[in-house]
Amino acid sequence: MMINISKAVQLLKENDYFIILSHQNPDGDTLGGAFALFFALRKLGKKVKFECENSIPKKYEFLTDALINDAFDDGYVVAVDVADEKLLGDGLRKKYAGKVCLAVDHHLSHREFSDFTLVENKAAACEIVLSIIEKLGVEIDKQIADCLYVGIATDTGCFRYTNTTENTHLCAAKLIGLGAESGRINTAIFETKTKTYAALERLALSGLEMHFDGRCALMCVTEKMFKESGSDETECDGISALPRQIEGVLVGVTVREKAENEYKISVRTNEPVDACEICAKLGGGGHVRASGCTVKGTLDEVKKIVLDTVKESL
Ligand SMILES: [Mn+2]
Repeated sequence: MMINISKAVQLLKENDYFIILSHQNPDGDTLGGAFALFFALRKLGKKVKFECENSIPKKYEFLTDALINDAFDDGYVVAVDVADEKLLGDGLRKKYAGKVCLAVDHHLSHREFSDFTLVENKAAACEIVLSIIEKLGVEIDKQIADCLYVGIATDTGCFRYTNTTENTHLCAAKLIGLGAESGRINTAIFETKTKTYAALERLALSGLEMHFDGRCALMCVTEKMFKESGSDETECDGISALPRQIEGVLVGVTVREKAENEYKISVRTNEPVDACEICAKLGGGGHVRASGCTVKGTLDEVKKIVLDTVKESL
């Protein structure tokens, strides 16, 4: 059932044990939102656990100092920034399929999988979580402010993407006023690359392909590149931003090898192309400028399927 913020706040107030879930291959928004909610609920004296399919990327570890799970079994399960049950990842899905009580999300392509669903069209899930925490009556301290700022900065590409609104900046301003260290956070997230990630980026960019008169740029990240660079999935959530940066490109595609004959596709678009429309045709979804899906086949087959779909939108 779709609900509004007041109802979500009521549900959070009514329960005492919480299990908060992020999506697989977590980014700053799903982690920042989940952690902020975790710390806010704990401030209300509730017992809280956090779970994610994958380990937390190094660049977000500075948010986890106080993230120590309470010990209990069953709780009220809340998913943050999870657009689809399958995005929980195979392990968490096995554990929590059909048991998620509340989903807080900002993807308009959200496929309902929880008892109660709160979806708002905001740049980041953290904008919604901020409203929730305010309505819960929890005082936002530096720790919570840092978490929420991380989410908002991540999902807007540090306030550069077109999803950035007046509300996004107002939320960020408020969080900075409450102690969020914006400069330090932005340096850590946007201005720092590990050596292994820098090597991966070089390898991937060297194979960049241009299609459809330069309107589409496609880049592959293969298992071989991961091995050669020493990088891995946990540090390359920013890589899919690269193909769209090239002048004249309307659709930037990143094809990332997940398993044998299975590829994760990230689509980033410039106006007027709808990334969500492209990915929805391939069984995925997301936002108008940034979406994703998974396609099976050999690398050549996958590239052809994706490019044929992109072509329809150009
Ligand atoms: Mn998000």
